[in-house]
Amino acid sequence: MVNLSATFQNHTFANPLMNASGVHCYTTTQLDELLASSAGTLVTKSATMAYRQGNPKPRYRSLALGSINSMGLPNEGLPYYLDYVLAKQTQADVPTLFLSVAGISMQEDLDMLAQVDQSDFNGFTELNLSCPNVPGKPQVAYDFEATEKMLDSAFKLFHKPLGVKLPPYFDLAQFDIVAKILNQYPLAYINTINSVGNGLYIDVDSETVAIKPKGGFGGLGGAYVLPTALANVHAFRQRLNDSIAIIGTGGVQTGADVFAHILAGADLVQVGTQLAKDGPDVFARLTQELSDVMAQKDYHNLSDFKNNLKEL
Ligand code: RRO
Repeated sequence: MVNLSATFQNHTFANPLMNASGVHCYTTTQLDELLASSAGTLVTKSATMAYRQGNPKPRYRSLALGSINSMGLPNEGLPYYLDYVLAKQTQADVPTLFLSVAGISMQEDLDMLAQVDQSDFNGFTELNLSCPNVPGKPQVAYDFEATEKMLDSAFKLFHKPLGVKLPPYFDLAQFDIVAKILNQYPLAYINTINSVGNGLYIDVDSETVAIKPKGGFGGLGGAYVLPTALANVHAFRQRLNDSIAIIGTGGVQTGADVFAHILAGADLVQVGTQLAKDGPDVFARLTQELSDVMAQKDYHNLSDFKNNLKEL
């Protein structure tokens, strides 16, 4: 018998799978569809204080090996998502939920965190430090000084479980620096990785880019990014305090990919591009495939292989 239940801080989920923020989580209808699916829990679209239309369309393109997007933070505004999670958390059959915020400025981040802190929300709040797609706004988490300043200020006013969404890093020296910063704070978790920022897909037949904003530059997801995602999960698991949990995000197409994320050290695993392709039914397939992989290997619980990656 395989048991997929996933412990995350002091919470337990039926399985480790959930959506990646930005996919199938803009509206209450989509969020309800996630709750009705086989996903263990959900995260809302990263919110700004007020409604944002986002970048001009087409702004998302599914590709043979993944996806490219430059959505530009379209969302319904924090009150919409906060109302949703507050209403749902009173229902007995609803798991602990994740609420994502991504301000356009540090002050907006702090204002949103203050609002969540003062609310009755009892789930996990995720501060997205890695949106790659707002023209003129570099990703906070690639600026180490700004990241430290942000976390200093955030933890002065926020008293609930807080996680951060990180962009991919590509140099071992960056993992050392970022982990040293993160280890100073009582973070509940990190979520790694956001999309690989500012890729450029080119269609040779038409000699054009794939999306309209930013001249075609956009965040990559899907198969393109799986090894980068696994590297980030593993590098941070090797460097972060045990008290900081890890959500692994990036490149999951199969149950074996979910297994790989957990083997690399992920506690929960998010699905973005494949969810956009298949819809919420993807979670039934992925949980079945993960169970099959575990059964073949005679593993009964996620703890039997979590963070057990072998080196040569
Ligand atoms: O909305 C977006 O363009 C977006 C965001 Br906020 C993010 O964090 N990651 C991404 O790939 N797209």
